[in-house]
Amino acid sequence: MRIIGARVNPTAEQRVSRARIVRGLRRGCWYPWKFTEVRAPCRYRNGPAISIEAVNTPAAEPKVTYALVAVSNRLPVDFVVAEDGTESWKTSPGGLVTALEPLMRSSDGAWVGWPGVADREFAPFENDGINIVPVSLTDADLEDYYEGFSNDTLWPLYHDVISPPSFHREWWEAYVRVNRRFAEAAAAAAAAGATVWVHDYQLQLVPRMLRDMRPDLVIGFFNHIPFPPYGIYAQLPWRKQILDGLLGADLIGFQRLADAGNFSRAVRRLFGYTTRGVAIDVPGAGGHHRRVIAKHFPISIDAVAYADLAKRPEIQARARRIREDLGNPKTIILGVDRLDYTKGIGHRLKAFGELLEDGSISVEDVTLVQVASPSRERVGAYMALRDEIELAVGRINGDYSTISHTAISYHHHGYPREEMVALYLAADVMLVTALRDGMNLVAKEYVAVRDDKDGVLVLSEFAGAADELKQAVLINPHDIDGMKAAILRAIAMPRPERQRRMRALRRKVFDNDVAAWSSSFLRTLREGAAVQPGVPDDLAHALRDFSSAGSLLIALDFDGTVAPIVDNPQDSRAVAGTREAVERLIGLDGVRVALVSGRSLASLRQVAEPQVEVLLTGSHGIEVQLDTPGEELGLDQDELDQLDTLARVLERVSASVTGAWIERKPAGLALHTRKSTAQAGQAVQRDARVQLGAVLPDLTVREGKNVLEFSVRSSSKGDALERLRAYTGADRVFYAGDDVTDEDAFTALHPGDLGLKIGAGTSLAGYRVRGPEEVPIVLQLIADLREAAPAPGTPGTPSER
Ligand code: GDG
Repeated sequence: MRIIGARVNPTAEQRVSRARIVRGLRRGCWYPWKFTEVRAPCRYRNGPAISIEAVNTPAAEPKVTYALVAVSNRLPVDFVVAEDGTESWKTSPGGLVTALEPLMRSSDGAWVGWPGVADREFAPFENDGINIVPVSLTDADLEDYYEGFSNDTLWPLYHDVISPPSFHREWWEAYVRVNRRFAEAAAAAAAAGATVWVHDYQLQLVPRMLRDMRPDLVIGFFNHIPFPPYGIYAQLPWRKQILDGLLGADLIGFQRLADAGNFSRAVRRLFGYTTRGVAIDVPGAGGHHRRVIAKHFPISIDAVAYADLAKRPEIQARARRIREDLGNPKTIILGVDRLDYTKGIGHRLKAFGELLEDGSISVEDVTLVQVASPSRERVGAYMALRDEIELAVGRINGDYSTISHTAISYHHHGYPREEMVALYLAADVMLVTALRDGMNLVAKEYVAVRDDKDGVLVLSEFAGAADELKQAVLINPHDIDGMKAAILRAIAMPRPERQRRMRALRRKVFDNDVAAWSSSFLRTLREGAAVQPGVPDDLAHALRDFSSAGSLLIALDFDGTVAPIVDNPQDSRAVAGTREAVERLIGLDGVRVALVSGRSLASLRQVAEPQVEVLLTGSHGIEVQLDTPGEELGLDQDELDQLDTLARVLERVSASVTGAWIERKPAGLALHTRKSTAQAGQAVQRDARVQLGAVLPDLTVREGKNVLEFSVRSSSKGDALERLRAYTGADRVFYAGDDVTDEDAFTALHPGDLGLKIGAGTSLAGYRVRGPEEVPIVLQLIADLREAAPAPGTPGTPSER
């Protein structure tokens, strides 16, 4: 059976039937001239047969709210009506669904989205393990919000204006209206404190709308397509409204580092907000700042699922059959894309046509299989593109095909995933020539199925995947000669080189699969971005009891606790208001204040400029400055020798990595990696551990945020706190810290003491605030409470004084 047939320039009849489809789609169905309200059973992909009545009838006891809610324009299933009138739900195509399905199936969450058909209302239902909450859209909504603003304004603008974007005010109004409808549906489906994950460019206003409706929610947003450079983004008449919409989220995810950078730059240019690394400080009510994180999370695929499909004997047999059906050419080149002008299909055809024309390849030896899945067929630019592509295919086939060999086997269809995998297996060369692409999952799918470690991936540098898949043959698709050379190189590549490259590519794809992507995003969202600003009620309540004790010790870590983390440690300064709050506390009876830092004392004094009454401990408690001048450390000869060796090894290790540097401390050294890439930072830290472990096995090693500390004398912030407690004789201790090294101090707290974790992440502390901005507020509150309820007479008489 030959399922692959060439498609040529459409005939007049085909054009008429396409127009009928378009008219029908406007009425909300796939096969308009056959559309009926037949209530026949339908079968979901891999799922049980379910009748339309069942779908439209809510379950007896519906679970109405969920702890995890995904929101995207399209649901994972589309409502379709077959030519014979049978209605069914069909898996909807595209990268977003491919990526999100595994997460939603494994979690008891809900997916809010449009079911792919206009003017139809559906009650929530369950499909293949996923709770579906359909949002209904009218035909006018679709025209203005979806085809108009989303696909004819934002899509071309965000893809480097490959096609000119159209700006229409009525489209924008529809975009606002429909975004509100999605936000309302998500708000209704979300349980108290739920995590809501909003997806893609069609719904950029939803995060702000949701935050206004439901401040209790944790809100994430992921942009599946590129975010353009400011010079392009600035064209958008509603550029500030869109940014403001996105900034309603706690975490905004992008595909590439460059996209996150473009977004942060636009925020700086248009709002003037402070951005520091991935953090953006968004001013809120009452002078408080909300911290929003904008960071890249490259999306991926369920690599194991693809690999498993590829192992199935019937799919391998199908791959062999495809080869035979194509006349057993020496090389099969494959392209798989939604029919979209961003994918560079025309450029690819041009290069292939020229290779045939100049005789570099022949139709007997090489066949190009091009799957162009139907997409956005009501948008003018896509109709024109289809005509253009099919004209080019027709010309090339007309000029070069023979009776037995077709030059381009072109398919304007969607295929089941099994058929896609068989095609990937059959292809010797995979061509991904996107002019701009957020990621491109097709490239990763090709790699995942190639268990034989064979096949060559030719990949555009303008696809996000090129940031990770560096062992592909990378091309600039605008350079037709370059693309032709790359195709010839791929065809002729010797097997050992193909295998070497494919092995490396597979490591990347299997190490960073879609589960790693979603769990990394959700972990960052829940732990990193979502601590609410201000002083939580339970903390205020606990402070009331705490403040009335006889004598208090208020001990504070410095970096990350009273001072935001900055690139250069010497630039670190406490946030405004901290000094005044400390001043008030040290003026109160029975209250002592201490700084407990990992820095050396000298460095702590320099950045903190503390009042003389403030007690200091540095180097994790190795150095102490109480009310009398500091003591000598008195390192012995063995410790001094160890310090020398430590310095020698660390200097050598750190020299090889950009952005790594060493800080000297009285009894140790710290290796800082916050200016290196995450990968390089981890590698140099690993290296340092291994090399030092071999020569100095007894060193104390302490890991902080992007810092690894080695010390020849053992001490922790817990030891420091014990020492301060003994010295001050305090009845109760308050300790605030942000880092893993502060966990030692939290461990040393007694019943009645109070631990305050600054920021996200697991902690032994009983209470938590969002960031250093909250610390002066907490300190002032302690002072207020202390003044309002004066402590019984015990002054802070230090036992060691
Ligand atoms: C957007 C961004 C980003 C295609 N045809 C058929 C079919 N597909 C599947 C592919 C793949 C997916 O659709 C396409 O994903 P891409 O990533 O290549 O492209 P977009 O649809 O433009 O996706 C993109 C993605 O979102 C995820 O964030 O990577 O940059 O533009 O999975 O296999 N699947 C089946 N039949 C087809 O005919 N079964």
